[in-house]
Amino acid sequence: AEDGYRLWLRYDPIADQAVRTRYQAALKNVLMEGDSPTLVAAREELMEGLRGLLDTNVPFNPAVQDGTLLVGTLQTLAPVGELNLEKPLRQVGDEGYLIFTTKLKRRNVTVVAANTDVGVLYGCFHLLRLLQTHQPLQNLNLQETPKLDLRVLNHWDNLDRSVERGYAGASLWKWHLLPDYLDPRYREYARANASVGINGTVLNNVNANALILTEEFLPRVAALANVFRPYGIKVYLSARFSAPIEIGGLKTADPLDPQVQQWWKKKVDEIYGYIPDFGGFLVKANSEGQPGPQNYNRSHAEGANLLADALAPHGGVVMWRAFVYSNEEPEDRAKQAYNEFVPLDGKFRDNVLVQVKNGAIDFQPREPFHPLFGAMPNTPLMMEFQITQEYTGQSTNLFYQMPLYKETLDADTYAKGKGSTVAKVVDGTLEGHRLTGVAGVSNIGDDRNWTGHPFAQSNWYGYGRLAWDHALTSEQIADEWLRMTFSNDEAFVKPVSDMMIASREIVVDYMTPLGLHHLMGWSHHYGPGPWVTDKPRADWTATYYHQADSNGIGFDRTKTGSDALAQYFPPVQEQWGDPKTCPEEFLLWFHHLPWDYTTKSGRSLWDELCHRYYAGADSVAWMQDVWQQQKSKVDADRFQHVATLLDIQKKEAIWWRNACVLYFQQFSRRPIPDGLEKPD
Ligand code: GCW
Repeated sequence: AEDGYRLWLRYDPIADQAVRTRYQAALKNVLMEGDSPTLVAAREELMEGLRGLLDTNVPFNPAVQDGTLLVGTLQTLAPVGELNLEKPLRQVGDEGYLIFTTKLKRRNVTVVAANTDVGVLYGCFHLLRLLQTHQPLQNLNLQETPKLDLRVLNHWDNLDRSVERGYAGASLWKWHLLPDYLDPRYREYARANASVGINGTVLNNVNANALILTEEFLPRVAALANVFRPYGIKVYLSARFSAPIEIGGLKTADPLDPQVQQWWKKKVDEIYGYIPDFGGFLVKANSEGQPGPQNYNRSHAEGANLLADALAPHGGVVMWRAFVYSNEEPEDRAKQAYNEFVPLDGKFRDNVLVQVKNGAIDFQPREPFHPLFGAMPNTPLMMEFQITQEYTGQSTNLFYQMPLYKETLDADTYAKGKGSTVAKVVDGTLEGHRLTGVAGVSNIGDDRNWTGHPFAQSNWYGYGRLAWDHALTSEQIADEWLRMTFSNDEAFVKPVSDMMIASREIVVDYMTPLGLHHLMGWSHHYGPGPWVTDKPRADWTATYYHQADSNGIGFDRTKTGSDALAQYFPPVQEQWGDPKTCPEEFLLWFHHLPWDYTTKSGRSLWDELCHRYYAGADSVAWMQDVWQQQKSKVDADRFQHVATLLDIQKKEAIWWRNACVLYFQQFSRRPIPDGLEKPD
């Protein structure tokens, strides 16, 4: 049965005979020296990939002939001579690579070259991708360098193998069998990550258990790190700020207490004893009940620097999260992270990154970019995306997230005038940062197909691709992923890619159109709950966010309201501050407007809202149609799996539509517009 276990790393023989023959001629043998664990991994991948895709045994030997593939570093390729790699390799850095065709001793050869072994590995995966997606191999001249240094997955995995906001089974990490038994999936996981350039993984939940830092767990963490290392993946851990009390027997975790400082230093030294290339810590502090420096009246900077100082001698980093909001504070939740962090700009050590969610609330189907981007020029800000679909239909709804990621990355902060995109803040080019990174909250579990929904694999894949190169388009990534994962048949790729691209806007329409947000069911965040009110915290209710009443709907974040808009740079404030110029997708995020407000379509706000909800639900039927037409083009198992999930999604889209329209109707007291069927 085709269960999706192989993800996008499928090396079945290329069905198109003409394509296969051309590749066989271009790749007759492979010259690849070197036996470091990473080069061995790269060679194994190439052998398996070429043997599978070309359906023939491509010999690995030192012969140079027409059609030789040369793979290696400056050192390992030195014996073949004449490649003139020094200069071009200077352009690609530690993780980049070159793939080009050239003549060597009058033979036509293809070269994959890098400065480091991991660069070679990445280059091999790229070459295989070219074959998997049926790209021409003539006249290649590719030069690749990642735009971000830290390309990390955040696992919200608990030590009991439950996964917070995970919808694809249990945690991959079998702590009870480690360090002795190494589940073969660990290597598969590493391969998949390396294939898209992901180079770090935080193994445990940010709502952290300090036990991960004990000698019970560290050898197990080290065992995983050993499996991942050849694939260029560093291990990081979420550190619980109160660990010195919980596992260290101290009375305090005050960052300015010398005993606490000493404890962390020793702890970090101990960790590096187990894992010499340990990446560092991720920390959620003073947020949603987690302990932190503020428990001792110290700042986030003082907290982060405590850990940073312990890690610095070993080259480790701290990824300190800016996802903070407090219960006591009556302030608009969207403003709190900015208020707490902007005053700390410049106060963090060099090895600290502040990790900021893409939007100021919480991983909604759509949010304006977080106002912290561009507002802390002296601090490297790491982007945090949520690959797992907490608020977007979990593993049931088909929701391709690249358009969401791209929308945020391409947004203009105007921090240093026009063109100051979020991407430039994050990649360090705007403010000249050396340390850069991105985090994606993993959607991976031990389901046979890793992610639950077969299409959710595309979000893991795409996250990695964008982390490597944020200039790629959503379309390019969908196209690659579909070809590698399903089929190169154009009649399949084009319509299904269109469906993936549209899926984001469709989900927005049937869940939270026009800038609405946080209308999901209480606590689990699955399905609609616009009526949720009266919870322990105002900002855990839906009514707090939509503010619907008989006059209208929406959260006033202008000067007459919370003035969250003031946290953005003036050109953004200006555009978003006026409902006439505010992009309609953010309208009710920033404005409370009357039900009869005229929208761009000419319809009243109420009618427009209804139209969006109906269009969203109807479009899921369109997605079902698109998929049904692919029946002959994909294997029966995955076809049926996706078809069934789309049936569920259709029911849920109608559930969302009816729930929201009927709920808001009690305030608008207006009829469902003509032409739309009445909900029941
Ligand atoms: O999205 C919210 C989730 C919490 C999560 C928190 C966070 C890990 O509902 O489950 O906790 O954000 O990002 O810290």
